[in-house]
Amino acid sequence: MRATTSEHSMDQQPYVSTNPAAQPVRRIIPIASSSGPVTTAAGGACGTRKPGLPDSLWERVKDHPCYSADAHHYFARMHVAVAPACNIQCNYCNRKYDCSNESRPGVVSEKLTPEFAAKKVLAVAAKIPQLSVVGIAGPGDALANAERTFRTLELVRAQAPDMKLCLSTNGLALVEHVRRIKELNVDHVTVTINMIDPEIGARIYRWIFFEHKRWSGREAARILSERQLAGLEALVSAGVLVKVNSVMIPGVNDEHLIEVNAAVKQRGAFLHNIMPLISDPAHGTHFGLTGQREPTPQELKRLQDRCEGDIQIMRHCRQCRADAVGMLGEDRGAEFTSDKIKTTVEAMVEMAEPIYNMNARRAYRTWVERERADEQAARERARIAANAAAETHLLAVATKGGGRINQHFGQANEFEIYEVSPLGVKLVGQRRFRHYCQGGYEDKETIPAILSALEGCTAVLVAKIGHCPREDLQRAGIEAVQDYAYEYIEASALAWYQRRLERMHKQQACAAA
Ligand code: CLF
Ligand code: SF4
Repeated sequence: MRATTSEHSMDQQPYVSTNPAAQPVRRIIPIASSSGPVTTAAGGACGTRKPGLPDSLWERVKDHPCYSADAHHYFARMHVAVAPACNIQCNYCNRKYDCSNESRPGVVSEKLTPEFAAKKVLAVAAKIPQLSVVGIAGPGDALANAERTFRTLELVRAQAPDMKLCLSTNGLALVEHVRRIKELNVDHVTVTINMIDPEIGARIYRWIFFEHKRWSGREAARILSERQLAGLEALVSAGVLVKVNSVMIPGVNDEHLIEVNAAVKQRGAFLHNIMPLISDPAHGTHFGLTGQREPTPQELKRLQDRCEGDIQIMRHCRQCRADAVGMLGEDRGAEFTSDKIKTTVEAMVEMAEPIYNMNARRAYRTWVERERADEQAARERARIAANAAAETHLLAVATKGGGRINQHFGQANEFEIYEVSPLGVKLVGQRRFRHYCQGGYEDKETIPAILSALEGCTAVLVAKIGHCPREDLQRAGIEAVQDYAYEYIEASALAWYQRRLERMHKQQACAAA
């Protein structure tokens, strides 16, 4: 067993950060067998992704650190805190609480105007080329502050055209804003749905404010749930990718989240993120003050496992702050306070530096694609080598010598037999027979003897083969291969071996999808 790294050195990486924690990590992929014969594997530019995810969806999520677990290794997000108000009160939230060591939703240090938020995006992008997503996630509800939210998104869209736009909402005011969301090309929306049963909802929400009136209890939860599900359906119909967040509250909605999962799955949600309740009494939330316990990591995992199925379950959420900046799990907000942003932007203008440096951003993405391809290839090699442990095949080769596959099937009167396995490829014998073409004509009577000579072989590698003998071989379960005509025998045997395993794994992946 040995480890391997990518071929690209860190020197080639275009990104230079002052924060070592933000450096994309060069991951080491274990190779199951160092002596494995499998040479290159098709990494492709698509990078790693969940099997069965169509290309069109992969293109939409591959740079979004929350929607793709793979992307969170490479890309960063930032939240701009332009939405202070909220139209509901959840029992796990206290938006008045503000602490710079805090790391949970609904807590924020500096509230921004849309104009300043757009400036902040430019300043952050200048320092963090991994930044791919700008999200609005509070400190209140993005759509309870619709004008500020949409103005911010418009400004960001105009100044940073390649940035993904994202927002998160409790869903109460969602239906009426779907058209605007679509117009602004906001491709990712999160709706927090903790229940579909108003009895349970009444234990999670203290009140909602709807149609100029405050509602509470079961009725509040019913209105909220109906509007959340209608909003989810409307977004999905509009082609927006929807993630549903659910807070797991032991004894309140934990079992019920199975039903929530089924309901959002049925309505076309792309991703379900089940997060643990945070109920530290020091935060002053209703749940915190009344002793509602948090789930254990084991309980959370068990629930996530039960919900995993047709819908992807997000397992890398970091429960970000409403002003989080950086890769998931790190918070570089302190580097981008208002004063520092002003200084950065002014300095760049003075030095005539491009504030939004498209070239640096493109260079970073190119590096990521290479890195993903390398990783994919390494992973593929490891997978093939690991899965191939039990696979040993005999190959018959039609050759006139020179180490090449250079004889027609009909002209051969012997095959060299090679054994190909995870340990390599080796010549294990010859088998003789009377050749198939006699005096320029096919001799069908030779076929039984040839099939007998090929017994135990999975395939025969030839320079050329006719239609009839190919069919005879096929009926006997032997693959006739002329794709490697005039190529070196051993390299061809390995290439055939790898292709066969890839085909097999694809079939397994399709069957599992
Ligand atoms: Fe922000 Fe949310 Fe967009 Fe991501 S966060 S608005 S989808 S860009 Fe991500 Fe943070 Fe978890 Fe949210 S890790 S809390 S899921
Ligand atoms: Fe807090 Fe968000 Fe709930 Fe509003 S919707 S009360 S901001 S957690």
